Amino acid sequence: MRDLFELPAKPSSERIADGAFILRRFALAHVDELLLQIESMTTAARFRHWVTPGGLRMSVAMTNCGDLGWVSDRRGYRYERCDPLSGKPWPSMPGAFFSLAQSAAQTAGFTKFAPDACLINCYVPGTRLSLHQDKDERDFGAPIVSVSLGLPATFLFGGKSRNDKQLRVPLEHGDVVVWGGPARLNHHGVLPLKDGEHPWLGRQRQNLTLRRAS
Ligand code: MD3
Ligand code: FE
Repeated sequence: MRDLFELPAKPSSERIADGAFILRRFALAHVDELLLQIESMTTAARFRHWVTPGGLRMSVAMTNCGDLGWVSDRRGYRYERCDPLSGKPWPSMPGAFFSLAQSAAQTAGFTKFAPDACLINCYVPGTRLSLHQDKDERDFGAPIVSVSLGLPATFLFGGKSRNDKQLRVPLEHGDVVVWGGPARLNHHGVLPLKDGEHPWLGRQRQNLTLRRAS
């Protein structure tokens, strides 16, 4: 009876595929800290729109923190130690990001995850991320941890082949997903963000993607 009326804010965990786990609301208790860190970090390394190797401007705005940052331009996708806009190293990864990612990975069964790269994606209504694989990292043995903040989004989780049927996964503020093992190279993307207003982030969604890139 109780559950029908009180939507519990406590974390829950579900496995969506071999190696892929959604930890619902896992980051909720740490959101204030995460948002403060994002705020200060993005004054040093602003959100920007990368250009794909094919010359298209990405609709998602991005920035990075950590030893390595994901960049894209006409020369390709890669990780770089310095922000091409400032020529300076990316802001260091806040301890709160590292700890959250490590404990989420641990919860999903991946021990000793030590991320050295954090990509921060910023979506506004209408923004999407087309189907792709994450394969610019050196070692696919490490999982990837993603943290959703702000407006809800529909995540597309596909298979090894681009043509495989995709699962639609709703992701909300505070949800954490861990992708590793056999799911590490699956295709994935994000549907165009629906309009809305989030109490803390307004008309946007931010996503932290923590990876071991080196
Ligand atoms: C599934 N970002 O930055 S993170 C990306 O919500 C990216 O901004 C999305 O995909 C976002 O590359 C989703 C979730 C994610 C990351 C890596 C994966 C899902 C994955 C690797 C394999 C399978
Ligand atoms: Fe990705």
